[in-house]
Amino acid sequence: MPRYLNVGAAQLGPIARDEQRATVVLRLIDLLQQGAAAGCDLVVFPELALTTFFPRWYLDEGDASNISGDTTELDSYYERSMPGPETQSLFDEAKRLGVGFSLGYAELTEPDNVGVVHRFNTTILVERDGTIVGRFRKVHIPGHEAHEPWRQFQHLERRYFEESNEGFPVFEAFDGVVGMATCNDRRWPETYRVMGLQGVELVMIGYNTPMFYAPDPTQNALAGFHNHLVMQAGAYQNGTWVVGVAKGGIEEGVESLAQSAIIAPSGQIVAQAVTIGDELITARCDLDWCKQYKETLFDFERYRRPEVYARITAQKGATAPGATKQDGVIS
Ligand code: ING
Repeated sequence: MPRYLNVGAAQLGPIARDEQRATVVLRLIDLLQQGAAAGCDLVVFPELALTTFFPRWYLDEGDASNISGDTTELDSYYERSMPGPETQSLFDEAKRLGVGFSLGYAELTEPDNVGVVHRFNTTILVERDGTIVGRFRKVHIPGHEAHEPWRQFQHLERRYFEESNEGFPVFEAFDGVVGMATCNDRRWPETYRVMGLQGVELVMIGYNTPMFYAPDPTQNALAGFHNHLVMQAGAYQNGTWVVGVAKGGIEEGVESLAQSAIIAPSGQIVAQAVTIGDELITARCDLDWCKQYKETLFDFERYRRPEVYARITAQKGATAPGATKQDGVIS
């Protein structure tokens, strides 16, 4: 029996450095309304969807491990509450329309108000009644910690965000089992597998992916290929839907990949954005299609061999054979 969820992927074009939250939220509401008109239950927004991709600038005067100096501009890109004064209208409109959404944003939190702040690259999941039912904080934080002036633009995510230790939870929402990941997380097979092992049926992934990769420009021409490669593999290998949503286009002179896509448990792309700007794509996702993969080829219970995968969690970096040999003893 099919179990349909109508899903929208709300790709965003660029957001300027000085663009006001209120203006961005109007763009999000417009896409949400397009989603409602198209019969969507859920609309997926990108990573850091409320502001420009600020990790491209060095915005304080601290050293590699310490943010210090004037952090006024940096702090202006983070949300201290969700919903907050500028985002409440998005929640209200979602509730009015009966359309849920996921939204990526920079989270600044001060637990217990003892003066220690934490910064996360966060995504929340909001149900059709406007309530927050899930939260995910980005696990794999790419880029670098220190200002690297040789680059045409920075990728200071490792300066501005902490790595989350909360992993990849799934949520019973939208009449299914759903999860989230953020941008660089999508390149790692563990991301999908950890959710696959919790029976995930739909994974929402927002991304900001510059087309120019300074550490190895030979990868530039493959940005679109790698984007779809990893998400299609993750979908197929875990029998899940994957919704990949870009903030694309040329933002403050830096071009980012668009090509948002909705991917079936078969690994096939069923909808893909054709512009590099604000664009809603939709698909009618049969969550029961997942079973065709989860109960056959990828019947984890029957076929997985976790006892021979111990290295996956026991070690971090690769150890080549030569590196483990000491005085002829293999340790
Ligand atoms: N972006 C990255 C991604 O994995 C990255 C990492 C950094 C790509 C620099 C290219 C260049 O697509 C995010 N936002 O994680």
